[in-house]
Amino acid sequence: MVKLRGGILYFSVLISIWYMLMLSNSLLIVAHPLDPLTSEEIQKAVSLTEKSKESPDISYIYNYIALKEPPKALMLSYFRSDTEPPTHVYPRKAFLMLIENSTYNVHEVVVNLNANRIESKIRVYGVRPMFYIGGVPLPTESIKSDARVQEKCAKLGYPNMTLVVVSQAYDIVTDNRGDKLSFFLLNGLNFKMDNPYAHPLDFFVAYDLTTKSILKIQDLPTHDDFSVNNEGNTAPKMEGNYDYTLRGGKAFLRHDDKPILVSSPEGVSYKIRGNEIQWQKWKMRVGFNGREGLILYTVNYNDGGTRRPILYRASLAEMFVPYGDPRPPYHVKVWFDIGKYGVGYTAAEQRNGEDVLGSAAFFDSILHDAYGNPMRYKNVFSVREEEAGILWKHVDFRTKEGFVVRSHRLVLSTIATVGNYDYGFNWEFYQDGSIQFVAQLTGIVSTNMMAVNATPAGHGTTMAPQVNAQYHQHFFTARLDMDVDGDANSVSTLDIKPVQGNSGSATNPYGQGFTTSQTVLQTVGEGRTTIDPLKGRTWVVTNPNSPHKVTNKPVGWKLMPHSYPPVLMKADSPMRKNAGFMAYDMWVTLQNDDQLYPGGFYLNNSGLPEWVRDKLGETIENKDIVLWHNFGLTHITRVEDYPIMPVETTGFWLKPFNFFKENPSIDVPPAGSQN
Ligand SMILES: *[C@@H]1O[C@H](CO)[C@@H](O)[C@H](O)[C@H]1NC(C)=O
Ligand SMILES: *[C@@H]1O[C@H](CO)[C@@H](O)[C@H](O)[C@H]1NC(C)=O
Ligand SMILES: *[C@@H]1O[C@H](CO)[C@@H](O)[C@H](O)[C@H]1NC(C)=O
Ligand SMILES: [Cu+2]
Repeated sequence: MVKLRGGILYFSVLISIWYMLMLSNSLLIVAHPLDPLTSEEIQKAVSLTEKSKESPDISYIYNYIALKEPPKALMLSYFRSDTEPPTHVYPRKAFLMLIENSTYNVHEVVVNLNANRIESKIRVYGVRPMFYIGGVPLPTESIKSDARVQEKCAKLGYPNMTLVVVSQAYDIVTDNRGDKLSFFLLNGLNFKMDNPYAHPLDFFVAYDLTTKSILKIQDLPTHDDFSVNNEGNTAPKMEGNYDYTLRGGKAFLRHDDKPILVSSPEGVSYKIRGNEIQWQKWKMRVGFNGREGLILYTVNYNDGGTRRPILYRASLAEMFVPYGDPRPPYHVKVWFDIGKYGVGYTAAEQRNGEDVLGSAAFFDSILHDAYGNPMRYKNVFSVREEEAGILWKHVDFRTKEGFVVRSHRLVLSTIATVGNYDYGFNWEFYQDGSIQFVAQLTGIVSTNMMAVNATPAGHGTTMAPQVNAQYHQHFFTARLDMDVDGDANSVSTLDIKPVQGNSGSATNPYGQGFTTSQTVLQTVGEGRTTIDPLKGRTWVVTNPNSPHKVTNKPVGWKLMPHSYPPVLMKADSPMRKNAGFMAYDMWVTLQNDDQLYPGGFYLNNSGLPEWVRDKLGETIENKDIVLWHNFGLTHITRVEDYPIMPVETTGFWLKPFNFFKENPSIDVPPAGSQN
């Protein structure tokens, strides 16, 4: 009896230990190999890295910490079969990039978190890490306390240094003096919460982050020619505020804008399980890191019970924002917002009822500060459903009756505030199989000071007296690891063209004929292609091993670009040195787990141009390929962009192209049918 009771007691203790393990499993141990690092994992990676220091005097700045993703080769069979990989299929690993505080020496570390050990630690030479130095104060006070800076501010009409801000920082990319030089721009304020961009000052400060000293102070051109402000112009004083509380309060706002409500009275139709999102027939996983922000993994579509793969991994991999004012030193206004700042580190908290409406779900992300402490970014991306107008409709000519089907879409979005600009990044999934990527551009245009009576000299627009907003371009690179019905894919360009032969000819007797011309890109070299709006060019990713039952041709998925002017910077511009990846609108490379950033991890041009250099003849037909698509817009600034810019958009579509057997949205309930 006693024995038995003891046995039962022993057994129930075992059960509760097992139960506790299960619980802690779901709380502490990451469920999926593609899940981002947890706080505990970041702490463990940092503590192992700290222990690896050669000397206790060394202090590390943790510039980048993220999941070292499992190799695609290990994950592919689970993607294809739509099954969950076992957690142990690949050890959890962290990738860290750190800078020695006193020397700016750069190290890369890979930590195996399961084995509790550093797998590799290497010193990287001659590279410039990301500008992100979260937690490390910018040299604002050091710049503001400099006597030369103070004298200049006073002459410009801003003598009170409390009312001067260091507003923008960027790296100079052509200066061979090195790795550590950063440029800072200053602005005045009429009062503490004033918009600084309305009061640009006419000089910049070059600062050495290593020696923590000012290297030089340089005047900026303020006239129609290259000359600087030698005749004592003061800075623009007129206020340009967008905050209504600074514009007279509620009375300033229009009063005839009535609320429009967005509601989902029966709940939402998406399901979230950890980092997996399922919405109607779509299913995908999400990830997040400091550099790329939101990442999509294993996007597939349920086609009549079969989950068909489409994309293994999709992310926004780089941004390139060159300015067009030719007057030095404005040539240094070339920003790489992802490679230098990171759209994850700069991502803003989203709020329901403000950034998104309706029944949205929010995800937090765990990033880190410069000391390696985990930092929770709250509501850093959101998932929501939207009503998107008419999806399809027809009226029968006989009865005048018909069906209207309204479109719903799932939107995953993140918003980054990178200095003066705010960028929204939205992945939209539709019921007809379409995916749209939409970049939204808003925020405040970068301004510079003009002398009284000067003009922007053809390179900008006058926003307010003495305030110039220079023309510039915004480019984005999407990295799309396509897996259309499997990993072996081919890519072709699809152009539209008139049938050869003039009217009256045998081939085109009435001259109205047109056709398409599809060219399979056979090699890495041929994969480098450009947009061609006058030919309506799209790129089609096909799976030669998956013939379509109706068309008898390989099933496909097409990328429809936005049209835009190419990079206007000359091919031989030294400012283009780090932007070799912008030479084409589309690159096609063979999938490689280590090739994630088109300009290279350090933007040292070791990205696409270097990866393909010796491989131009390599075949990309029927292979596991990655598309790198550059798109964007040219911002010819207008007064209506001031004091704050209404959203401009750019992006691209991905659409099934003879992939399904019919309109995949044929089963979406028509309006009224649910009553
Ligand atoms: C780097 O060193 C400075 C002092 O020189 C210190 O204030 C700062 O906190 C250090 N940063 C990190 C990330 O260790
Ligand atoms: C400088 O500006 C701050 C903030 O508006 C104010 O508190 C301070 O009194 C000003 N100092 C002088 C010397 O005017
Ligand atoms: C860029 O940096 C990488 C280190 O990630 C290095 O291997 C490569 O040689 C560098 N390329 C150039 C062109 O400096
Ligand atoms: Cu712009």
